[in-house]
Amino acid sequence: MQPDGAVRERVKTKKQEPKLFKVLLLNDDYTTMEFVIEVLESVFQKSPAEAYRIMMAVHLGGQGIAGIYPWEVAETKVDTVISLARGAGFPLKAVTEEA
Ligand code: TYC
Repeated sequence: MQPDGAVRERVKTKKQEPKLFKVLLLNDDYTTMEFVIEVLESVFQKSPAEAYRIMMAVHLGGQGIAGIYPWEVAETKVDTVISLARGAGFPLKAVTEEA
């Protein structure tokens, strides 16, 4: 309501874009390259070639972007990666970071 009792139909003119978050995979010495590629294909819908490229970027550079999503999706992807990795006995880490 406005002070005079009228109802303002549109208050905001700018679009409310949802914030986006990167899901980063972190390198370690124990998770196998094959497992990381599998995760990139199954959780992040990457092609085999793209999964290999991202895995190698993480392996050589320490971290890499698996995907960029709205907050809830990004958090769910991280949880999925962690639970798949722990289930397979690997210490693979994934974190979110604002894009
Ligand atoms: N560095 C691992 C190895 O040599 C492979 C690896 C890549 C691990 C990416 C984690 O996020 C990762 N087996």
